[in-house]
Amino acid sequence: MFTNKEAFKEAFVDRLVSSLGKPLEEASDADVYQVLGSLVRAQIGRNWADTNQKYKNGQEKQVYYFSMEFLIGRLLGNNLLNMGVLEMVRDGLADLGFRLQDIEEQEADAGLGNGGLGRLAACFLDSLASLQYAGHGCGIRYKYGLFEQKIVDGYQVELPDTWLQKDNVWEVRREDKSVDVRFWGRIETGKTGDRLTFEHKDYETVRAVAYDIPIIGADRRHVNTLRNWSAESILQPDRTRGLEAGTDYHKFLEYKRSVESISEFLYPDDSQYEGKLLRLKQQYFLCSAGLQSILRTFSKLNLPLSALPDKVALHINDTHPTLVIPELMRILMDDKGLEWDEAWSMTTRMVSYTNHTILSEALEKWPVNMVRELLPRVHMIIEEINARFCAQLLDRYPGDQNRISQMAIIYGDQVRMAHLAIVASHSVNGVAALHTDILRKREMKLFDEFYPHRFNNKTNGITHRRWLMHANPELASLITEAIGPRWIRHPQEMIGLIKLCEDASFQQKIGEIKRSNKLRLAEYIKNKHHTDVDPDSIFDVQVKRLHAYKRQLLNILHIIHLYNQIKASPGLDMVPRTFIFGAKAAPSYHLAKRIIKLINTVADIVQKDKDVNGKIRIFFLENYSVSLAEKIIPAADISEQISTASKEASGTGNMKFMMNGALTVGTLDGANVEMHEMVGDGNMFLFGLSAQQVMDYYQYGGYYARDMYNSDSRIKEVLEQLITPGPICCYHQDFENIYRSLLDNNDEFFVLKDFPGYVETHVEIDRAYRNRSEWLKKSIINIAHSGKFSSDNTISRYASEIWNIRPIPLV
Ligand code: 4GP
Repeated sequence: MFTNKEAFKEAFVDRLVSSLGKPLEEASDADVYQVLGSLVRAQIGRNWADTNQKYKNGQEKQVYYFSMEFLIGRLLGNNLLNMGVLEMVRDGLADLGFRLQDIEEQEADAGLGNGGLGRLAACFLDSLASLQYAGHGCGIRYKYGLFEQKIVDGYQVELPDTWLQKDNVWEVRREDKSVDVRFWGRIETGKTGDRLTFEHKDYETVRAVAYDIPIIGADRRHVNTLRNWSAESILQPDRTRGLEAGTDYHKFLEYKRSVESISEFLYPDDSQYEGKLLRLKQQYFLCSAGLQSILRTFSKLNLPLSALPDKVALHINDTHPTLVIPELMRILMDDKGLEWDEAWSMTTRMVSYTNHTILSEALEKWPVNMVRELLPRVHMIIEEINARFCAQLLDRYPGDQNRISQMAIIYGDQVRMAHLAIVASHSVNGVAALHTDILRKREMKLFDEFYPHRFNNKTNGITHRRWLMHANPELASLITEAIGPRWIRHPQEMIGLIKLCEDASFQQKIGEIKRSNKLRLAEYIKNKHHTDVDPDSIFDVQVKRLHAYKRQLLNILHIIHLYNQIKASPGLDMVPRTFIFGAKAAPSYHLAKRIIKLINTVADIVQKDKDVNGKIRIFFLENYSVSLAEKIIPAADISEQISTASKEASGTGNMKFMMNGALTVGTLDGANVEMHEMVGDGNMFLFGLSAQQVMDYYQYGGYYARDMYNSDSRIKEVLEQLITPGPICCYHQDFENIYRSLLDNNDEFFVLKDFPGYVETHVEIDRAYRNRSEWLKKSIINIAHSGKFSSDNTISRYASEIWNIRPIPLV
């Protein structure tokens, strides 16, 4: 490890010259990034090997976190931080004429995830390593991640995200760890003695090649692994379906192409059969490759197979990796020779499951036929699990056919993956108290009755290392200056800041840091949008995936209303607002894409209208990503967490903003509820229907969006602007589908119902912002309470209450 700055500089220059064959003076930022990355990796290699060796000694249980998404973002800055050399490297590079922040910009954002679920997985990996747990990620190495978003003429355009175009310095290709995954074919049933045997014939083989990324813990000595699998063709395809020896070259290319598509895109468009099939292939590919590799590692411990549940915990991040269950059963029975009961008992002791959403479209179901054809043996096992489960149900609820069909794993021609996950897991958790409550009392009520101790809550968390120490180093230093460094290891101790919430000089420092973060963001926006941003305006931010339930629409409708007010009285007294949006919409989600277009249209109008006179500015920052979030969040005054109550399982952006001192305007949804319990009414801006009210409306009816439209002239005015020729609605663009979703489809997400409350709350925000000292006090109170949401806390609870693992001290 570099012990001091001079040693670092020497090692760095030496490596640069020897690897690039050019002098330092000719090195570009991109060169510096590559060399620095490889140097860090080399430095950490020994610790990585030592950690693995320690695991091989076999005494400790390890958890494997299976996830289709790991939204890890950039690694350089965080790795330097966790290694404890960030400042030294920053200074050393400065001596050599480079700015670390420019170097960090060279790194492609690893967009191997979509939103909250994938980012949570990344935060968890950081906490697992930092708390010295043996916990690894198991994912897919998508060649193109999600997609790169461009805004062209106000519209979202999707481009492939070519994040791997340049070498990825963090990953190591581990060909020696490759395993084969089999698809298609048929099962030949036979008998050896008393035992049934199942032989898979005529299958197609896909090679899974491991790419390992070191996950460096905060103590720098503990280095876990994120193993991402890449799908490759095998070179001797004679055992492969349709590719007997000698088949022609075109067939081989077809096979190769279809194999490689498995690890090409995260979320292939699944509106068609082909896309669905590909997604199912991806899921099985991940589960089978991951499990084979875990079992291979276990076999090196030379322990009896019965010890497996004492050494391995398997966690499935949402239902996407549920095939871990039948695949593990298959391996234990067909490859290892266990009987069903033994295999089942081991499987259920090892597997645990997190549910991340109650949105019905996200509760996965697969057509039985598709599963049968693609994964014939897995299909047989799922059928058997279902049959045994239904028999149990029948035993317990004789004659209650209705209940049994509601709970069955296979129903009609569909396999319900959530049911399979619940039945085979020893723990099922929701991600915030309210969400878990809804799961237990409504969505999964029958299961909670049947398995009374299975459901539990683990409120989400975020790593304070990335989201505070790395994203907002000035704030982190100020906290240390104020309460000492213990909070870094024990983030809940940030509560010590409470005593300073009324301290004028501390408030001033907090205010100065916010301003400097706002200036930095303003500079970024200016570079992108060629417009000045007023750092004294309120930075009001909504960044997250675009989805109707997250209600970006409510936000922009309110802005249109504000605009109408300014037009009616240009002298309107208001603190200038800069509204900032960032959001990707799923490529086939038309309504969401239309909302993006609406935001950009209004942004344009407001920008050009002299009457507005800087009172409102709107920026839609394209290609929202982890690294962009790191720039935006520390600069926010207001955090918009305005989902329809009951719909946002937890939210994690809300926690990041809170930790960086933004005040939340929000509904009592997801983890907002827990934030509110901590900081109280005065330190958050709440509005809108409660979850109970929303659910009652869904269940009993009684909400008529048209009534809102008819009775509130502000709503009527704004909605009519969407479809009546005028500045917003011109001849080639209208927003009729938005209008219809609100009126004809009766406003599924209660945008109009919550509109009046939202408008009032924004008036209150305007008033509150004018009292600077009070505002800063609220901001400090939020920061002080945010330590509770460190993913270190969350992970400690998963570790002790679900996985039964302990930290491993490395001596
Ligand atoms: C998200 C939820 O929407 C969000 O509320 C939660 O904070 C996050 O998971 C982590 O638990 N769900 C997804 C998804 O990202 O793809 O279902």
